Amino acid sequence: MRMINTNQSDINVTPSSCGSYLTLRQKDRVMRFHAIWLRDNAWDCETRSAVNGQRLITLADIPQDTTIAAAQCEGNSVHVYFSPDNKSVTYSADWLVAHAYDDRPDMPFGWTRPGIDLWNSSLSAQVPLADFTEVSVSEDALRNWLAGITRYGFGKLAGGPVEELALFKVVDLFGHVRETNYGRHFDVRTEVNPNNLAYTGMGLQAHTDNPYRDPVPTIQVLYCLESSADGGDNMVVDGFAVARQLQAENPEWFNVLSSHCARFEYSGANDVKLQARRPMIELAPDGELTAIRFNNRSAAATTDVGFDTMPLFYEAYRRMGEIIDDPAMEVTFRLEPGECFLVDNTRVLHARKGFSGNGSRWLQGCYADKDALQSKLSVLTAQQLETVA
Ligand code: NM2
Ligand code: OGA
Ligand code: ZN
Repeated sequence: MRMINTNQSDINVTPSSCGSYLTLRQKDRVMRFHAIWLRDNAWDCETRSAVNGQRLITLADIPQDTTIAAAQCEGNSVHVYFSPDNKSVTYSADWLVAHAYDDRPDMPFGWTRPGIDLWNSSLSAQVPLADFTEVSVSEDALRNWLAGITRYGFGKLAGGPVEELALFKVVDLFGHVRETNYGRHFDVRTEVNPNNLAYTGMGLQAHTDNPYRDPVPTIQVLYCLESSADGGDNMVVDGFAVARQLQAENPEWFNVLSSHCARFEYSGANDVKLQARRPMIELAPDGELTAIRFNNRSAAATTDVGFDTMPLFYEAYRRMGEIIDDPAMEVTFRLEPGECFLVDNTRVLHARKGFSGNGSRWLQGCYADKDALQSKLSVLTAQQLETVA
């Protein structure tokens, strides 16, 4: 059975002769969808809960020989009739177009997802910066700030209270604290017997935090309570931009660091021995750049690179560090009491200059997770689109 398109829109659909896929045409764009994919992605109330949208069935509930018997457009709706179970499902044409998979370009190794902008020191003039009170009371301000953090991998907040644990109010804006052996929060200031070099006045080379943890915390907040010491300025570096530059200079450097695991370890306190085996440059199976891990203080002995490849690994590791240390890559700022910054710890490295002498420096830090931040941004964006529509 074939049906005739009765739609008024610029869309038309045709099942293939064997019924194994549907061709949807919109102007010059041709998008094919397999019968099994369409059936699996049905949104009718037998397939998905009307209450929470979760799928009620498993793939085993869908016949393996599912085919499309007929299909028809009606306005923005696409009706599809499936064999052998005589099921009819209606899709939104917009949803199908938004989820088309037919014309995916092959992505180069090290691609980054749309909406991410790589940066260097020239970003200084447009650092994602918001006011604590504004993001606390205005969803527009919060959405813009979170969108900036998603685009650049970090953001600053000014005008917050100069009071202990105010950093939790920052995390409350989008998610939840991730507690670790360092506590729900930690005080970053000079200590007498520090269990971590962060608790000294030493300068810290740009790094990602806790690469020895798996999974790594994906957000870090550092909130300033005191900042009268000499020195102690902060820097941030876009690790994705570093990886991209390394790749441009020599693809073999990029490949050796992304195709071998490094090792990281922390055992600075008697009751902890954290270890992780992960690459410094992490890619998804399709080559997407997904994470950077870089921390000179916590790098353990590399044992997952063969003898013949080790010199290349060290050459690449050294060059990566040089690019990270290049002032042309860094955005520098000094936190004042009541100011904080937040980094995507899978992408942006942070550093501090050494500090000493007169005055004091006290930051409070904590970890949180990026999936919650992304979720909050998606919800706020959807709400805004609804208001505009
Ligand atoms: N502190 C500040 O990843 C690191 O070891 C950096 C982390 C101790 C929670 C310091
Ligand atoms: C840290 C850290 C930076 C600072 O605590 O992880 O990098 O500014 N601190 O003290
Ligand atoms: Zn750190």
